[in-house]
Amino acid sequence: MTVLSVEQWVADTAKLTQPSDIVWCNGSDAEWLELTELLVENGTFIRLNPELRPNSYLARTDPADVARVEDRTFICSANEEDAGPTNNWRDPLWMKDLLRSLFKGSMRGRTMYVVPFSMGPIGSRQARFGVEITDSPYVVLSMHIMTRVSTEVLNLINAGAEWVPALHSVGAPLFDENGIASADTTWPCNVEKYIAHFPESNEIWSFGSGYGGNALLGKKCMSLRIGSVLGRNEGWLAEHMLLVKLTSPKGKNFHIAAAFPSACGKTNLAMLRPTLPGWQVSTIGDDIAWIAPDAEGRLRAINPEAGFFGVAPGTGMKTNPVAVETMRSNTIFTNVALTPDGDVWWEGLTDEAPAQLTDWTGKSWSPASGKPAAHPNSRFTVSLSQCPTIDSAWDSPEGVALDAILFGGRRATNVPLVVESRDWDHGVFMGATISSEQTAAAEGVVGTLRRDPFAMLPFCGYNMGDYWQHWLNVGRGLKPSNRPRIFQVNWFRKDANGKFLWPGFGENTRVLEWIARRLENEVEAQESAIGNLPIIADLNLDGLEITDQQLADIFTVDASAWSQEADLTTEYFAKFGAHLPTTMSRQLEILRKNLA
Ligand code: GTP
Ligand code: SPV
Ligand code: MN
Repeated sequence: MTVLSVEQWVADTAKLTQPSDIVWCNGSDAEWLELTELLVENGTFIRLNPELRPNSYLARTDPADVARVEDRTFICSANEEDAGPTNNWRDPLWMKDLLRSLFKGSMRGRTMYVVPFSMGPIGSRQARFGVEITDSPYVVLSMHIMTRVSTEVLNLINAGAEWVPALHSVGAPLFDENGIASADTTWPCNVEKYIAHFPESNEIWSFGSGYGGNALLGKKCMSLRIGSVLGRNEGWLAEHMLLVKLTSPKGKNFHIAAAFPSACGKTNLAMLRPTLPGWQVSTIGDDIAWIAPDAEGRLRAINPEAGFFGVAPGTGMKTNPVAVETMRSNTIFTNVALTPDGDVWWEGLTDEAPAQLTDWTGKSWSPASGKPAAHPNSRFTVSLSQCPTIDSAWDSPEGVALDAILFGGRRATNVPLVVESRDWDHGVFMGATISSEQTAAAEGVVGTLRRDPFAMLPFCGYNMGDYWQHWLNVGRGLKPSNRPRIFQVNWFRKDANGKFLWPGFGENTRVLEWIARRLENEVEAQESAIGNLPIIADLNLDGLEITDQQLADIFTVDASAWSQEADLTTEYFAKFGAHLPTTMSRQLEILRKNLA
């Protein structure tokens, strides 16, 4: 697919962007040391107290560059229909012209870094290669953690392996075409932003932002948007899913993948510390899973990433002690608060806020300030290998065989704590109809309920209707007895006073236990209009303080509210026209019949 050699592409890009220097990166410790020192020197990084947080750094972004920019994210397929109604589409030639004009001279005065990386263990049949060109050393260091950066990748590409060219510029040259200098800032970026994907040539062009999924191009851009297209073409699935191994007290293992929208609990479930004795969860991934059928008709999954880019707020010893342990050292923090002794803090790290902090914007902060000290989408970037519950299979080229798939979202109403699909097609319908209250992970209005099918709304690189059909097809190709069972979960249902009905976090083990018992055919379920619900007596509620009323509320399936959901689904499905799989319309009919 990619016709260019890396060298030619680098040379062409340098001619266009006019950097003062080109550096070929290799992912080494020496490179880490050099770039962290550079960033400390130029003020992008604050070195944290090495006694409290060894080899760790705090970056503060431009206040206008703090999250993914979905309305500036584009799928540039030749036909608009191939991008589908859920994506922003632009004509690829038009977009390339525009981007060329923006990238022209965009690296003047800066160093251009060439970062060869692998998503997935090098040597895995499921791994894919990319090369990111970037003018941001922060991005290079983040790629060190989040991907496998190595010269071996370049050798394999030069020997003929497929690769994805991923071009990134913060769009803040230090000189204009006349040589007139502009001052550098600690977080260079551009008010104009474009995150553009070319699924027909597997290219990524990202301009103007240095933050997260906008800039670490191995993540959402390659592993999900381009990845989903590769998966459709090649018969596999690129998903916004965590990946864990659940072990029962009897020592039986279950591999579970779960798709929840951004900032809806993937990292928390991936690192769950069970509250039920004898159960164990080990971590394989917290954000992305690449899932492919194997010769035995099972689905095998790998985590293509090598690091966590986790939401900081809400992460504390009570909610996610494993994450707190993971980031004790060698961590890049972005947009969290700084303590007077040179450590980090965010809302939820401790019950009580320190008396005095420097907030994420660099201003002095106290609990009386009346605004959060850390940005709601502040993040920690740290290697998977530092996670105390990391599973031995995290780096395995074969990945793990999936037993169950979970879909979830943030729903204050309607959706019960857990419900099992009747079969694969119904499970795909569950995934296709996920709605969730929007979080701070993307620019937009936090709290608005929106459709987020498969938690892939911002990440599917082609027509979402075709994507649902692809899921149906992949399921048909599996051996029926080896198909993962599909469940829907919701940790976020609230009572009339707006309080969460379910304690969540470690207590979610109780739901996992029920799921495991269903997989083992140890317990029956009760049919409902929306799927199979637990018989309350089968739930392990030992030691949990929850009233019968709360339990009833958390499982209520309100027929009139669900009829309204069904009406909205009809409206939503209509957008997909001929791309809506007939199986999805049939599932909607079944739901209506069940509700009547
Ligand atoms: P991305 O990295 O953006 O894709 O998100 P993620 O799904 O990994 O998000 P994460 O696990 O970091 O979720 C963060 C938010 O979800 C925090 O505000 C948590 O407090 C909240 N959260 C996670 N699990 C639970 C739960 O079981 N119950 C409740 N009430 N909140 C939860
Ligand atoms: C998400 O928003 O789903 C993330 C963070 O995982 S980012 O990489 O910025 O997209
Ligand atoms: Mn994510």
